Amino acid sequence: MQDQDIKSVKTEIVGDIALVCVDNPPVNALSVHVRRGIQDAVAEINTAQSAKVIVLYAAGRTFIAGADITEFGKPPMAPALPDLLNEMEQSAIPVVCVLHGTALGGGLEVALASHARVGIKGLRIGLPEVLIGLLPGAGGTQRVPRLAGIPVALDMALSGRQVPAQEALEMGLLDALEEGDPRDVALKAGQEALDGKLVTRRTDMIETKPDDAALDAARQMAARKFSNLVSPQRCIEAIAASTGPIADGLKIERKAFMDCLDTPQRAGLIHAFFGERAVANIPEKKAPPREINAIGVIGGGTMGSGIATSALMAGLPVTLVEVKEEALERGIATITKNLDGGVKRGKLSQKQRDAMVANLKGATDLAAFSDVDLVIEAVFEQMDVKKEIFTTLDSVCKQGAILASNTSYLDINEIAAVTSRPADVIGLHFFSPAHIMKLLEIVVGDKTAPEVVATGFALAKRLKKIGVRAGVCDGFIGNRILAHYSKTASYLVLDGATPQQVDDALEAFGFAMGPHKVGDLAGLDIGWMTRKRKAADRSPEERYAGAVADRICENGWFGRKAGRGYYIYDEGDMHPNPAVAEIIAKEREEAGITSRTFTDEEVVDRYMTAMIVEAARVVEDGIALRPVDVDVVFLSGYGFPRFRGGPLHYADTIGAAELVRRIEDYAKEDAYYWQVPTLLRDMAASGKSFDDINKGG
Ligand code: 3H9
Repeated sequence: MQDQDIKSVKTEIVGDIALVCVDNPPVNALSVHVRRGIQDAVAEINTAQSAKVIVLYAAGRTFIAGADITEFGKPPMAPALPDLLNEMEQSAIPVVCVLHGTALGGGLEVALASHARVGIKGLRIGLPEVLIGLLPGAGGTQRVPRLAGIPVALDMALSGRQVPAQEALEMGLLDALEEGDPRDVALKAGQEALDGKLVTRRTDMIETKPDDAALDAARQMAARKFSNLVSPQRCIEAIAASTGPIADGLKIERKAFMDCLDTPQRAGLIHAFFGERAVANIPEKKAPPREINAIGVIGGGTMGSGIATSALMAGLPVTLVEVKEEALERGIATITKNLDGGVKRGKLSQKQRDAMVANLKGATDLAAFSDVDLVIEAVFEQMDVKKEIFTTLDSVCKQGAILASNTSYLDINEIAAVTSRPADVIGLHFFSPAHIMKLLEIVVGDKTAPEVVATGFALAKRLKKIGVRAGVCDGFIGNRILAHYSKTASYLVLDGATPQQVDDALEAFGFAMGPHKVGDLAGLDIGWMTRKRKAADRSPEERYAGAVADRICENGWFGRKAGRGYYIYDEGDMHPNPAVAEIIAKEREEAGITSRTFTDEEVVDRYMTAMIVEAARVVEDGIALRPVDVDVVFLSGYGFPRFRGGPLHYADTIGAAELVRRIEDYAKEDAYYWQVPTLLRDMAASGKSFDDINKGG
């Protein structure tokens, strides 16, 4: 069917009221046929004079959620939304909008260009464009300041936050708030407009009150907080222009919007938006998830407490088991502290926090799990300990209960094999702090049942996390890739860069923190333990990357918790640890390395190429279902800059052929570490991109 044949806007005349209903599931996005439908409806009603007021509302679960994001990056199709809204604003017959669910981006802009706005309780409005690398591009930067002032426009457009209906009413962005079905409210609003009880007026006729102080503060905030992003600054520029004639302001807004549309940032952020939804598309998606009404957590350390907190926050009753009473008390105290933190940050009310604490039980015996539907084991990473626990769980848990391990690298198949129910065993790999981090790797063993996988995904959703399906291997998706590319940072340091240079270059690229700072934060002892664990498996051909970090750890400098690691932490101040420079110099001397200089660009290129190499192998091995799954893991669990879309989206901006050339070039120095993955070589030969693979190519 052609776009113009789709009928997604219907008009119904009821007395003097024309009801115009947008019906474009799932979220009533402003696809071209919706824009044409609204344009035609308003024009026809004006020509035929078939009503005295037009009321625009939407069918389904929400009002218009914005422009159709899938159209961005494709050739434009008329009418452009700004033109449509200018026409609508000039309609001689007044237009009233009735909003329910969410009115976001272009959806809110439709409402702003109409002549009155009525919200239905539960509504949330927002301008989330900046979150996808854009700015409100259909009058939002001009009409919000006219109706609610510059500070409100800056707050909404720069944060992208969803404003609740009552607040929107107080801000002046809504004229009334009602309860009821959208069509009923639309009829009532139409009648009130006819009776003069609901005042209709043109937004473009209102003048914006200047506020230079608010604009300056926003500019400074954006320079600090969004230094890597283009659209926030452009958004402020457009809002600043709202004090002049609206036609001029709209021109400035349009230019800024079109410029942002053209940036790789916009493409990266939209890839992230759709990627977070695409990862739910798993082979097991039709399997019915099991019901989860109560969960058990083993281990009251940071991880177990975080997982328990997350489950409690989702309204699930939790039983926490620790071996000793003392450790149990510590675990419960950590959970309570986490929940108190939620109250302090305004995420939870005191009443909610109290209900959650009441939902938590503690025990020192695994028999306490006899009634739970899911157990998550979060004890330390030792296979024999895990096997013992799973053997006991198998005997105490009821039939149908799911037995999950939070292991970050151990073999789920080996753990499952000690139970009589390997189909019920799964990996649920949370990221620390588990009540805050969004990612949940759902690790599927050879025998895991489809409905157990589906339950893992349903749980992720309930915990407000993003579930990504991973296969079994050492480290699954994220930690396997991390283990590979983190060596590059060490090689760069051994060969001549400083830890600070590596950190600074990668932070400038967009990472929240460079790898040495991350190591200090996580605790350098963790990597040290892993290196010792893997020492026996290391190939003699492999260049050892851990020498500097080992020496640092031998001094007991485990990072932040010890007050020093790569950096020294001194009452909020942080500076490079001078002793590390000495360690590096000594290691270089012993290894006979002549130090050389690397530009920041070389640092980023090597680091990113190593990440892409292992990411490609993870896709090739089927550990990740698609390249986008790797992207989402890194965006939601590893602080990868969202505006770059993830490592494999970024790889597409370089191209497979160039990546192969780079790897072959680096291989001249270290042919063991730098090997071209078969998938990447094939892609270079065929001209295929990771995005083609995402699309099934
Ligand atoms: C804009 O408006 C620019 C203008 O200023 C200027 C223009 C000139 N387009 O999230 P869900 C899909 S920029 C196309 O799972 P929820 C989504 O992919 C836009 N598709 O549901 C998913 O598809 P699938 C500003 C969209 O209930 C399905 O709908 N607006 C769009 O958890 C369900 O989505 C935004 O940025 C879209 N705009 O949340 C709002 N939105 O089922 C973006 C969603 O195939 N949207 N889809 O995976 C949202 O924030 C959430 O979707 C929403 C619903 C809160 C609305």
